[in-house]
Amino acid sequence: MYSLIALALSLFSLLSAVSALPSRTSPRHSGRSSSQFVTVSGTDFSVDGKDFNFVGTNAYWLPFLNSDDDIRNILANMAKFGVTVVRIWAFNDVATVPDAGSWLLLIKDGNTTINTGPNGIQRLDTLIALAKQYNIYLYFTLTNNWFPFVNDSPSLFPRNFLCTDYGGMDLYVQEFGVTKTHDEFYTNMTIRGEFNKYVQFLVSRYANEPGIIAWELANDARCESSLPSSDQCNTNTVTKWHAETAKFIRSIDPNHLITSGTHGFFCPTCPKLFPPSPAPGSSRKRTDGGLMSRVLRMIALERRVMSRASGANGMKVRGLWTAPSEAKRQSSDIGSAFNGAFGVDSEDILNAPDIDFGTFQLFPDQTNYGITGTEVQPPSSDFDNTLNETISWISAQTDSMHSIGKPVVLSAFGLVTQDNLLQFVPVNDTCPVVKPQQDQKRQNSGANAGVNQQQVTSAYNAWLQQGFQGGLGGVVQYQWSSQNLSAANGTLVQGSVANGTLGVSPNDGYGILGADEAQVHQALSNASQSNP
Ligand SMILES: *[C@@H]1O[C@H](CO)[C@@H](O)[C@H](O)[C@H]1NC(C)=O
Ligand SMILES: *[C@@H]1O[C@H](CO)[C@@H](O)[C@H](O)[C@H]1NC(C)=O
Ligand SMILES: *[C@@H]1O[C@H](CO)[C@@H](O)[C@H](O)[C@H]1NC(C)=O
Ligand SMILES: *[C@@H]1O[C@H](CO)[C@@H](O)[C@H](O)[C@H]1NC(C)=O
Ligand SMILES: *[C@@H]1O[C@H](CO)[C@@H](O)[C@H](O)[C@H]1NC(C)=O
Ligand SMILES: *[C@@H]1O[C@H](CO)[C@@H](O)[C@H](O)[C@H]1NC(C)=O
Ligand SMILES: *[C@@H]1O[C@H](CO)[C@@H](O)[C@H](O)[C@H]1NC(C)=O
Ligand SMILES: CC(=O)N[C@H]1CO[C@H](CO)[C@@H](O)[C@@H]1O
Repeated sequence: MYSLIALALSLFSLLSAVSALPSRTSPRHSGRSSSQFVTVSGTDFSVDGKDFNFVGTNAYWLPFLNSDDDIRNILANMAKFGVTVVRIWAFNDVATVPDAGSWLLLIKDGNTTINTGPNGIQRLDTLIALAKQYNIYLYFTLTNNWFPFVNDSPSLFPRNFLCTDYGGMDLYVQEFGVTKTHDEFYTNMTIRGEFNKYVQFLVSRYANEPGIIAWELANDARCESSLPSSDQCNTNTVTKWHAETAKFIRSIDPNHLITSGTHGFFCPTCPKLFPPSPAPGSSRKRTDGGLMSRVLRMIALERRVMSRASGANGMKVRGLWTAPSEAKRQSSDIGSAFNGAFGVDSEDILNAPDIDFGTFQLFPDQTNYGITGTEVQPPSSDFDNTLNETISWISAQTDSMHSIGKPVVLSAFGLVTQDNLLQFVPVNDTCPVVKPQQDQKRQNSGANAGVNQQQVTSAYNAWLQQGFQGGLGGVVQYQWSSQNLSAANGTLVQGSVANGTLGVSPNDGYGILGADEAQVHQALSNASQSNP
């Protein structure tokens, strides 16, 4: 309990200091600017002189489809339901040139080569041109923490089907690393040089393109991935990489916003590279925005829930990516989302000068958001507790946003439904975790797994509502689905029915085809109408 009090106290002092910061001014932070680029103003986005809060969706695969008509139809459908931002992968790294499909960067023989051809960077040109026709902004992610295929893991799916099958950090480390630890990506200057070459190419190509809302440095960066981390990796390692890479991008592109892309993990007790320092002589009122009392309430609530939930019945869906090692924990009494266990301190990253807004993610099937070290049951068996815990996670993020004074976006959220159970692939894996035989056994025993349709709808509505009420700049669902797509063997939309259904977009457990589709579309549409 001592450490929880220490946590609460350090949250309090952090917030007191932050609330005294002077407000920033710079071209990207100039009040309600009339820039055609999206800018920030306090904790809001603005464009063309108007506030811009967005409902978005994820479709990492969108530029890499086989037909431009398919891309056009999907964008039209997104626009119909109020989606104004789509988050995509602006990277697609390979170790050998594939026979079919698209790719953007070859990482091979101690060198990297950008594919400038029609199945390369031109896919992004096409997507940008099409998105404009539907007034949809593109949110470009530059690399991925996750690449389980680095361990030669076979997959049932074609390349580019899973979001973790686009190369990323571990592919660079595999090619250039000395110790082959994941964090060499953040610290080895040769690797950073190779990554920055790609970044330089991409960012300068689109520096004057207003259809891009932001550069996101990496999806879900952390110390560990499919490759292990070294003992040296900690929150400072990850923060430093974000701060320096953001500064590098800023030097090439003064127009676009830059964000981190992390899961949003907190570590109030971790040492800071960017400590919030009070302005001398400032007389701004000290306030903790209610976070300290909220933390204490969350702790009390969770203790109650834990004592009740111990006998809960149900199968664990969660492919939880557990905290890497004791060494990185600041305190064993605090949950891994709050104690620096993953090497991420999202508040320190958000305070870096060239990071314009923050991000967080929400995947209760894969991550425990409890503030104490104990784990509540996954959504399937204890939906109400999970919902409460996730609402608290969103509140903690909006509190942090208001105290730091930059916008924050929920950049990806999703729940695994019963219908999607057999499709669910966690980020550290290459194949579904629940096998059909196991599922049959589960059904026979009457145990729950995955949420039902009504639960998905109520959770998504609750998250959208909580997010916008708390003042988030944007809320982005994961992930969009589509069918009747042009298929081709060897591409992410298969030409044979062997694996997956003909002409259907990727489903990693979070796809929304079938009964969920209309509900999720309606939830996004409702949110876009009440938060224009
Ligand atoms: C590395 O790749 C670049 C770009 O493809 C090429 O110009 C260069 O000659 C290559 N360097 C080596 C040593 O192969
Ligand atoms: C970084 O990687 C390069 C290329 O593999 C290697 O030569 C160099 O020794 C590494 N630097 C450090 C500090 O490990
Ligand atoms: C993914 O993480 C979970 C939890 O740490 C672990 O049980 C599982 O074996 C991991 N999967 C792979 C393929 O490493
Ligand atoms: C969830 O939160 C609500 C409101 O704070 C509370 O009334 C309810 O008891 C909580 N549910 C559980 C299962 O803890
Ligand atoms: C599938 O796509 C084709 C060609 O775009 C179109 O003619 C057809 O109506 C579509 N079918 C369905 C069920 O959407
Ligand atoms: C894909 O491959 C399968 C099996 O080899 C074949 O039956 C099918 O016709 C191919 N489809 C296309 C679109 O090439
Ligand atoms: C959307 O809003 C309508 C009207 O307010 C409401 O009846 C409906 O339940 C909402 N649907 C969803 C999925 O949120
Ligand atoms: C789900 C599914 O049909 N998986 C198949 C994918 O393809 C491989 C190789 O052909 C099969 O072994 C899987 O059963």
